[in-house]
Amino acid sequence: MHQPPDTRYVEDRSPGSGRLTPRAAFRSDAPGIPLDGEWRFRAAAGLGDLTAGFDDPGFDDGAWDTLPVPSCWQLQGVGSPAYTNVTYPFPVDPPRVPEENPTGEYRREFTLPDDWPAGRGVLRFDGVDSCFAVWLNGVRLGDGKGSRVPTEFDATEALRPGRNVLAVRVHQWSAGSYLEDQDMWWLSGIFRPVRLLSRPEGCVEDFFVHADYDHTTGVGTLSVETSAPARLSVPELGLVDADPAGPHTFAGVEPWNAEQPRLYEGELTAAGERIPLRIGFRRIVVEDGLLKANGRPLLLRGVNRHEWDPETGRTLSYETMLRDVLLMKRHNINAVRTSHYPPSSDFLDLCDAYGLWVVDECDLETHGFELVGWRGNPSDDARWRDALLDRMRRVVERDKNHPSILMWSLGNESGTGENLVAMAEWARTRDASRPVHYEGEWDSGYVDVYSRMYADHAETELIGRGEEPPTRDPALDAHRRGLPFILCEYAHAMGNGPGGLSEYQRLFETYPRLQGGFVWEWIDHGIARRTADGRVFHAYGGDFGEPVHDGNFVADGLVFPDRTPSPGLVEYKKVIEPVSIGFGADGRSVTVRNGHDFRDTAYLRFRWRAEDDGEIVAEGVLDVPVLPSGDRVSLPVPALPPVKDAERALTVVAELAADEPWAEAGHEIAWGQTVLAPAAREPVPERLLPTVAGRGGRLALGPAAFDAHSGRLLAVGGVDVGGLRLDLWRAPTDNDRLGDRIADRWRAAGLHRLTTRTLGVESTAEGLTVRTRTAPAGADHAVNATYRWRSDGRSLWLDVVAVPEGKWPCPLPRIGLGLSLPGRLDTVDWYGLGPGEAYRDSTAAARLGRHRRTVDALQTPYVRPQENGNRRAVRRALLTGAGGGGLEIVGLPSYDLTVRRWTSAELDAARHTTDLVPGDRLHVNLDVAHHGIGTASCGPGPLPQHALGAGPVALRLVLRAL
Ligand code: IPT
Repeated sequence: MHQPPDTRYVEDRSPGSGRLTPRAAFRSDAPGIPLDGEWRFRAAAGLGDLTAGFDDPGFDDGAWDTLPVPSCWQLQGVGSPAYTNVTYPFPVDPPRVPEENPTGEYRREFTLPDDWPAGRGVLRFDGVDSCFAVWLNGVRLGDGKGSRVPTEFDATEALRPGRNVLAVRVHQWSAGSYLEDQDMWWLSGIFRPVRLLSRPEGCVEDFFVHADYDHTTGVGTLSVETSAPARLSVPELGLVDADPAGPHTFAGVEPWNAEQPRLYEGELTAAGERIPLRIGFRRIVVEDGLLKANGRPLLLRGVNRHEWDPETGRTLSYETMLRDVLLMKRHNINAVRTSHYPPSSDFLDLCDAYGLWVVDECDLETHGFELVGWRGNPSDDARWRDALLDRMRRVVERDKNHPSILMWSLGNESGTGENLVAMAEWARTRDASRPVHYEGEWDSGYVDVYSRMYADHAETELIGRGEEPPTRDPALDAHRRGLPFILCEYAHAMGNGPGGLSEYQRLFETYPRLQGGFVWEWIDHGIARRTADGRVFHAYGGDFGEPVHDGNFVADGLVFPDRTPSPGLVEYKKVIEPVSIGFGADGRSVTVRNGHDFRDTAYLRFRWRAEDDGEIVAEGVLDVPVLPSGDRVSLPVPALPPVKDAERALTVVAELAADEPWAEAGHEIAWGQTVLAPAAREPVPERLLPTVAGRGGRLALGPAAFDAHSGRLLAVGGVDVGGLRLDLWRAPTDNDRLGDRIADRWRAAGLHRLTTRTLGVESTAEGLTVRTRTAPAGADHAVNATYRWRSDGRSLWLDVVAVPEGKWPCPLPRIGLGLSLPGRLDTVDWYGLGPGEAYRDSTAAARLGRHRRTVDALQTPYVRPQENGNRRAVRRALLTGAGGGGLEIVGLPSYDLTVRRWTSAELDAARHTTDLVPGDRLHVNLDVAHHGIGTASCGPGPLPQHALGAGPVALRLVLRAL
């Protein structure tokens, strides 16, 4: 008879039992057996439903299903994903967890080859969520917690020649779950690789590479601490078979930094094993209140990165990690905070190789305790000390040899407490070469940088000036005032946005203490799902029937779940460009500033082009002298041909002169644009036609037909026009809906249910004047509009003046015209800002030019549908379709444009992209202005200058049928 298994470890605060001492992750040529692939698997409902004898090597699992390792079982059809941000999805009763504790029983066999060396065998688990116990050939090796830090067991005694049977029991919930309350999907299983490693007699179990760089002398100093005797070679530096401890000094080494990630290949040799090393020389210090690398202050252009794949969750392929790194490099990003746990070691290898500064964060978040007044928070409870320290040790030990790691972070949103102090002290003692980061303690007593999240622009500026109010603890105030400042999270990239990035960047570039930040966050954690008819959409919180969830707050990244860059990423790339290109006010000079921390501009090529109304009239290469980092130069603008009645734009771009490992020659890094000659065009003609009565209650004015009763435009030439009217509504963005919830005020003001009444229609010898009043039911605020129509027979001029009446209770979502057009007009060519979406506070990346998109391609597929796709400052747009004909809309001077196959109301009602069903009309908005976007879903709303107050506006357009 089998005893019921002992599962007390599940609710035990201890980090585990039977585990090996944490050590560095490294590859070596010692044999190993990858244990990934299909395992036998049984899903047990809880601890009362475990399989007796499961660990017995003779157990017959032939009837069991299989499950891939690594994987998250909820994404393999076992149980369901669940999303909460802060709230624990179980009662806060530490260390107890629900009886309903989904448990995966995993089994597999492997064969130990005959030539398996003598020495120890180590079984290594890179990531198991959240708690597990391991048996090899019926011998219990131990158990562990700490989902995203590695766990190793000594398998030596239990290993047998030939056939071996491994059994692993994984529990979704454990005491460890209280430490893993990150804002993400709750997913379980063996989600990172498993390996059996041979540790030959006398091998090096652990080593610590110290590769220091003295920027004042250019000397690199190398010393490698090893746990056993070994030899060190770095052939490139002339070091062969040397004592690793050294210290070895090298004059004139090239240092490592994220812009020029110079790595020296080396090798550690020990008994039975060769370990390849990649050494980066650098020195990180906090000095004079600044965070410096190799003597230079850093400006972090960062992102927070969770590990995410829309099909496989937190199990990522190497290709996916590489894709992230390449996308980041191509978008001028230079730093990653590994929110909120250490990533796969492969990702860190890529950061070393391609060059990204990393804030490596411990797998710790106890945010849900905030909702119970932080009572019982593990961060300040001695009974949890071992568990917290253990996690910190396992990050630092695993990752200490990565040159890309800039700082250690204790975790995220875990309140304050003595255990955090102990973690910081331990990290500093173990690795004096890296500062310690933690945001949750605003007094900053035990950290080396002052870090905050979502501080608004005004507060950030105050901190930049060193004028922030004193800390709660006056004794710590002096310490904090001496620290550099970073925003470890800012600019919440949820849905449309973030707005306000440029203004943050201006602050970072103005105040040396502000050393940049990390946008929240890199990727939308949407889960790919299909509708019954096979269309893909991305699921979010609540889509799996979770009783407690936080909706689409999990979709707040700069790239969509499939890693397509969102407009937010394109904007961020422009805002953080490491070279700024500006123009003198007189348009005669161009200024180039090198904003890199280290690199000079020799790797860039500068090109210029002049365009008249978007047509290239001259172009060439701009001869910019090589600028060291921080330098600037002013050059005369190239000689240009005279302008003939056109708007002239001069654009200068900086691009890669040669291939880089992360992008090809020609890849654009930075650009600047100025308008040299603004055009005055299309004056209202002198000869104007009168309005005449047509058939069927219509009025005719040149090419246009109007309804005589309402004054509504019905057609321009052969193009029928529907519902042209003043409109204020937009489908609220996530930033409109959340935070200060301005969308609630818009709805309360009735802006989504406006009605328009015609006050007067007046035909004259010079056209038609229509007056309307637009207002919601039940309110006495309104917007009065006067439409003045004129025509010379071919074109139709429209002057709209809109004047709010009454007491307006809120800023407006937008103000402009809405109308509908035939759906066959499926392509838009425009001259204006583009090619991407832009709003008034997210417009840096849009440039003046000629652009073309199909109507479908104008839409931005935010995971939860919302206002999107606006093109700004459109001077003229042409809507055409396959059947010929079309409509030209000229702005005098310009307008904002959206064109969709659904109405704003339909966009507002949709919950997933696949809810949007194209109708047979196009819905077009021609706007004077939009309210800014901001990042109120977490952080500040639009800055005051980007708010759209209710006030009089004017819009002048010319319409022409083709
Ligand atoms: C902050 C969290 O650190 C991060 O994980 C994420 O949840 C983000 O918010 C919002 O998406 S915490 C918040 C209280 C500022």
